[in-house]
This record gives sequence, C-alpha cells and structure tokens, in this order.
Amino acid sequence: MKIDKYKIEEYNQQESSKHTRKLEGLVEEIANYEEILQKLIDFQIAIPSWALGSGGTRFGRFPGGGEPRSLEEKIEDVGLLHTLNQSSGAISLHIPWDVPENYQSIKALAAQHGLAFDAMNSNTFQDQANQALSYKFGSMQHVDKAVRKQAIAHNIEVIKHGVALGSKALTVWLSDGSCFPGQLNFRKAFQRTLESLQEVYAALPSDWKMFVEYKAFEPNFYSTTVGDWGQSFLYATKLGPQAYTLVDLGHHLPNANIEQIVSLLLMEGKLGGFHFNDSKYGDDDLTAGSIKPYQLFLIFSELVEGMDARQMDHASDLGWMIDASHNVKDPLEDLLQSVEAIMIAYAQALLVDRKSLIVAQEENDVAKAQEILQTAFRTDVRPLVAEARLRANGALNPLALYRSLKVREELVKERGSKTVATGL
Ligand code: AOS
Ligand code: ZN
Ligand code: ZN
Ligand code: ZN
Repeated sequence: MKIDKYKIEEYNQQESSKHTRKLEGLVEEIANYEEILQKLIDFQIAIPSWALGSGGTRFGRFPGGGEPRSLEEKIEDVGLLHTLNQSSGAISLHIPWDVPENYQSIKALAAQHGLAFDAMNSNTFQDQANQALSYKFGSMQHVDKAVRKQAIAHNIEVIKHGVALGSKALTVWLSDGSCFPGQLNFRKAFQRTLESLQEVYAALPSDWKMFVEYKAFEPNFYSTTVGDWGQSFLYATKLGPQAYTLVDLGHHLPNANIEQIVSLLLMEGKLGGFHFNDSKYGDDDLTAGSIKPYQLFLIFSELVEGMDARQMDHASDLGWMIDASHNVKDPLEDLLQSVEAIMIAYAQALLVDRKSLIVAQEENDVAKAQEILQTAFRTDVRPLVAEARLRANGALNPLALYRSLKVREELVKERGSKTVATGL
C-alpha cells in the first residue's frame, strides 16, 4: 500500500484554515520562529523494525491484522509512517529477526521510501534454532570462551550486514547478568564482557559508532552486567572513542533522574543516543510521552542545552530511536503517537528562554527557573509541529489521516488478518 501525495495535499487543504488560526498566536510569540521550524523539519526519529507488529508479554500475544511478514513489508510500513509525518526517515534493524537477503534490492526499496538504515541491533539474548551453544547463562560474560566467541562472531556479522546496507552504528544490548546471589563473580563477568566487546569494537569500521545499552534488570533479576549508565560509561570509556552509552528511557530503577544522566553523558561526550519509550514501572516500552511527558521535555531541555554548548548538530550527532512494543494498539498508530510526542517535547525544549534561565540560576531564583521551564512545557506547540510537517509535505495530523484513509484496513486486505511479525 502507498499513500498518494495528493491525498495528503487534499487533507491539508481541508484542515488549512483551522491550522492557520491555531498557528497565528504562536508565530507572534516566538522570536526565532523560522529557525525552530527548520530544526523540527530536520529532526528524524528511527523506527525499530520490531515495533511494527503487536508485541506480546510472557502471558500472551494478541496479533493484529495486516502486520508486516517480511523485511520488505517492514520497510513499507516505515515508509507509510514517513509519508504521513516526514519525521520517521530511518529504520533500525534487528538481526536475526530481519535478515536481508539481497542488499541491493533492500537498499533500493528503502531509498524509494526515503529511508536510511539507523543502528543495527544484535541479539545474544535468545537461542536461535540453528545455534551451536546456548546463551542461557549469558553471552559476552559467559564462563565458556566458546560461547563468548559465538556472541562476538554474531555481532561482527551484524556489522557486516549493516555495512552492506549503509548503517553507521551497532547497538549492543546484553541480557547478561544473574538471577541469584553467588551465581556470578561480578568482576570476572565485567572483565569477560569487556574483552568480548573489545573484539567487536576492533571490527567496527572507522566511521561507525558502537552503542552500549544498559538496563537495570530483566530478564536477569539479581544483577545485570551492563546494569546502569555508570557501567555502560565504563565499558564505553575503556573501549574507546567510537563507543558510546545508549539511554533507553525504560531501563532505570524507579524515579531515576534521567535528564541528569543525559546531561552528564553529553558533557563527557559519551552520549550515543536513545531508545525512546515511556514507562510507569520498568521496561514497559509504552508510547513515548504517554506517561511522563514532563520527563521527556526535561530530557530534551538538557539535550538542547548540552548539544548547543558542544556545538553539536541536533539532527545528526546522536542516534534517535524508538524502542516500544505493546499489546493493545495498532502499532503504526502507536508509532505515529510516539514520534509526535518526541517532536512536541523537542519543540517545547527549543522554546525555553535559555538566557533568562541562566540568570535565574545565577541568582538562585528557584521559582523563576521553574516558571521558565514550565512556561515552555505548557505551551501548546502542536500547531508548530504540524506546520513543520506541512512544510515537509507531511500531513497536518498524521493519525487522523491514517484513520480516514483506512490504512490498516488496506494492509489487512493485502496481507491478511492473521499475520505474525517478529518482535519483542
Ligand atoms: C531490551 O530490553 C532492550 O530495550 C533492547 O534495546 C531492545 O528491546 C532489543 O534489542 C530489541 O531487540
Ligand atoms: Zn532498548
Ligand atoms: Zn525499553
Ligand atoms: Zn528494553
């Protein structure tokens, strides 16, 4: 299925006067309006291939219809999102869930949809059918060198797939850890993991980055060998300049101050990128901005401040990815909502009156500082985000258009109502 350009134009025309009315107030208020708009247009968020089908839990899975059955159909789905919002111009693949058979045709298909290949994800947290050794007791931390070698070889193979597709980064998330005290020698597990990562790092092309993703717990519930940002930072620092920490918003212990973590990693030049999602309890992988929109804004506020201080390019100097998966919504609708929430948080962060904030901080004017942040956060920037989309030839309201064009119904017709996409 493809969404015709004229359908978007037609829809935007219908909505045009309503949109203009909402935008007017904002245009007057924002001094650097055009500059902010351009930043919003340039900002792209990668869609994970595993979020395109309904996720499951260990208790069950309720697949929806019309889910992508192949890598080609996953690319097609991200293409649909990008056509609607013009902000999802990349896909993040997962090996072995998406094994590209013909690189040329996959690359051509992605290019046709205006998509780039973002970070490649490896998988040493599951045993595959044809796999020689088991990851039951870990992969890169494993006491058996043969298991570690298998995990290293897999990661190097993932890099090769990525090179063939034009990706520039490898994300390593390890489920390694332990479930019970005494199971593992923490120090030895760390050392073995570091040595394994060093071998993978040595295989990185010089223009590649390696993202070391941390996670507090799950599937191991006593210790995780890359358990928090400190440990990830330690690995990334020991590995070298091409290694960075990746922050998945759901991978912290409850109430962690993620915006402060982001600020300090950025200060040290070790922040690699994000897996955006939201959570109430743990690694819930819910829609970005659905539970704690203020936290998402505060993270973006630190990002804008820190990236500007380091003269970084907002759009291209970090990896912006979503990592979400759930049981109850149409995955494409959910991803449109996530991208929208991220754009809103970014737009609000761009509105923060930085000069006044610095003054308030220097004067210890706590109430003023809070007012400045909350003034930006409480601004309804949706018309601004919509205007950026309009200028980029996207839809004023992607979700509304997705529904009125009956995209899901079309996909069900094409692919059937009982489809199973691979994913977490
Ligand atoms: C797992 O909890 C991590 O969030 C991973 O980033 C991700 O879900 C996985 O790599 C998907 O393959
Ligand atoms: Zn993640
Ligand atoms: Zn997560
Ligand atoms: Zn996760």
